[in-house]
Amino acid sequence: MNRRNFLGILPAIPSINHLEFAKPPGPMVISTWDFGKVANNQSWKVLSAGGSSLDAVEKGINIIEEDENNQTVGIGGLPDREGHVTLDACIMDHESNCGSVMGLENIVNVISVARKVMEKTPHVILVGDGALQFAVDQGFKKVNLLTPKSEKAWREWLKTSKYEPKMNIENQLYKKDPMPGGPDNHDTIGLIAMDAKGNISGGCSTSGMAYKMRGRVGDSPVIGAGLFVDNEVGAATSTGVGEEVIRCVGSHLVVELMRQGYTPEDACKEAVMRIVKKSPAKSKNIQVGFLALNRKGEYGAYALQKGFSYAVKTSNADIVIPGKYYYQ
Ligand code: SD4
Repeated sequence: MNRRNFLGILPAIPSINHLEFAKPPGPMVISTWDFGKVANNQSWKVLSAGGSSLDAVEKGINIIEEDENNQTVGIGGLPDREGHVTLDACIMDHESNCGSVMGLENIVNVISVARKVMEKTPHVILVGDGALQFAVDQGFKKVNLLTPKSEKAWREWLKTSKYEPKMNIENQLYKKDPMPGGPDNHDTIGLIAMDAKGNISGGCSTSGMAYKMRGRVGDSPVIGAGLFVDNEVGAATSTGVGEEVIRCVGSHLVVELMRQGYTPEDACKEAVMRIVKKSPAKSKNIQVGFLALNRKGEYGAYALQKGFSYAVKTSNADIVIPGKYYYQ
């Protein structure tokens, strides 16, 4: 206790000793939704070969970005209301370096562009045309991201043009089948990896809310909202209606709660409760889910609604877990 604490001017800064450990808990990777399993296994190739958590994050997310059947990440993502597929991504490493791209079009591996922003520029965020120009300069190939399947869905949507982000409540297969695993049950990828040295990195990549306004950016590429890493404590990521996550700076909140001693699940739950408290009516009809990992290798998640799942890979587990949720 220092003098200021003693005098009661400032509250004592909570100790993080409870998160210290003698030996890193070993490599592990966690990620959002059922399809996170595929990403985790890709990340695992890096981690099990002694690679860094940062490389594991990038490679794991790349495979989802390249999957045309996934309509919420990378190529094949659902477009905005004008038919443009615009991608958002961010990445953060164990030294709190970070990079982000927002509203990037015609590039598949936007998490890799975010990493280049982090490593090759003096900036953290590049948006739109500037981000595209940078990506092309860095050697990324321009491609059409709007697949026939997503174009068809958009043209169908145009008939009513109603923006209803009731994701993962009505649309998803888990409603019929309580176990996650349906082909439509997928969304933004948020992935957190810990390497053999105990260093934590995270990434998040998405095409954002389907049929969003042109120019809209959600939480996913916003450091602190869609993703936050503090190697002293742990990391968190989010999925769902980004506007609500930004309003409570959700992932940063989760990490700070873990710093105060909350378990990952309790920290995620508390962040969800903030959303419930601030938006009691709206929160009933939308989905938001948080996922977190602490330095001890403990993980947990919590969502507003049923249907959020997350995938975990360690040396002896390769599983998908249904997340706990608030609205029963
Ligand atoms: C967004 N959070 O753009 C993203 C979308 C998402 O599950 O995660 N959907 O707001």
